[in-house]
Amino acid sequence: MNNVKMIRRCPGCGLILQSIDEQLPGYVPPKHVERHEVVLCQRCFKLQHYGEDIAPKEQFNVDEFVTILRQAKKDNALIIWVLDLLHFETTLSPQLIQELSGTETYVFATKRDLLPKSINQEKLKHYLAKYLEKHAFVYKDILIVSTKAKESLLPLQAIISQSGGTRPIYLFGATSSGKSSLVNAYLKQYTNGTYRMITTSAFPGTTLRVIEIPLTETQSIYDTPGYIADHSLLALVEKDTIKAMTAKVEIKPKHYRLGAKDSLSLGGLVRLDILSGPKSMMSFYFANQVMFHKQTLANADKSFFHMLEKKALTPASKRFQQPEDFVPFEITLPEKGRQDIALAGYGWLSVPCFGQTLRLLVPQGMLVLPIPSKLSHE
Ligand SMILES: Nc1nc2c(ncn2[C@@H]2O[C@H](COP(=O)(O)OP(=O)(O)OP(=O)(O)O)[C@@H](O)[C@H]2O)c(=O)[nH]1
Ligand SMILES: [Mg+2]
Repeated sequence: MNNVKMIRRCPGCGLILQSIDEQLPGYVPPKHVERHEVVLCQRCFKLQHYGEDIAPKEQFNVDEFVTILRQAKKDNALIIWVLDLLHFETTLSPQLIQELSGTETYVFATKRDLLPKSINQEKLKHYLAKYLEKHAFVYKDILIVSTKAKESLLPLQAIISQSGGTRPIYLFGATSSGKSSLVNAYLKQYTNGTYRMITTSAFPGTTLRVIEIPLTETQSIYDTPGYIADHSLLALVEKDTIKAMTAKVEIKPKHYRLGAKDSLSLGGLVRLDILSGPKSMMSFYFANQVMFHKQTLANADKSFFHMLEKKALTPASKRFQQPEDFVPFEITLPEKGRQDIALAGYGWLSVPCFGQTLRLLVPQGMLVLPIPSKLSHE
């Protein structure tokens, strides 16, 4: 039995621990491995204690994700699909929705605390239900939660206690949707087989392997690595920019009256040009630190790129500085109603429709997605 080795994994991210190469994932200094039974890898230690991210990240793509999802299906797992309320429209893929068919899936829509409080909860749930139904996403129930509010965890507790005591529970969803935070919040409040916390962070790719957390002798909950939608701004910009564009507190929407020949910079990452149409009040749902700058359309190019050069717009990315780094997306709105437009990984705008033609100048590779109007408008 001498050649049987115990493999030790980091309880933060799930990687196999190693003390050989500091540059490779799972590194932990040898003295810590010897001294403690449970050790975090160096990356999780720094992330949990200093909010720093140091090690090279592995990109976790949709195909690897599907493999885990199929295993969960085989094990007749109960599935919790975690959606970030701020960005879910641009992370859902038809392939994943199809893979889910035949499973018992609960949808947990997270980060409610980041959306304006004034939004009616029932309308929000109705919007989600309609959106998911339109995309053939079959689910058992939708629960709107926030890991910042204790009562939000009651539905998770109810699902676990009704699950029969043996059925595995898997959390799935896009990166940064809040899966690990949900498990951690649950573990903080209810007793569990371990007292370890899983690493969470605002950066993509925090959880790197499936992590099993025993709830009882017979039942475990599984936290899984989120997939990265490659057309999301999260996959295109550097970490400092992610920090600068992530909402940390309730979003206070900004409102601008804009019409033909107006232009508005949405931080240093996107510019909205109104090519035609009457003036109307447009609303912008982005992290509060995003700086807006209004200019004339005639002066838009000069103003936007000059401000980028002067580092006068936040957030901005070193990768997107020159005109050729951006691409235009043009849309002509209907004559009436309301249209929302999601900018993947960044935020969304909501505009009343009068047949205007809009142009969005966005970082090369970023998805612009027209979506139904998300919120009841004050
Ligand atoms: N305000 C707020 N922030 C949240 C909530 N849930 C998660 N977050 C934050 O969102 C970021 C991502 O959360 P994680 O729990 O690491 O997300 P994940 O889905 O596990 O991400 P991966 O492991 O990369 O797949 C972290 O900065 C969390 O603090 C929530 O309900 N409200
Ligand atoms: Mg995670």
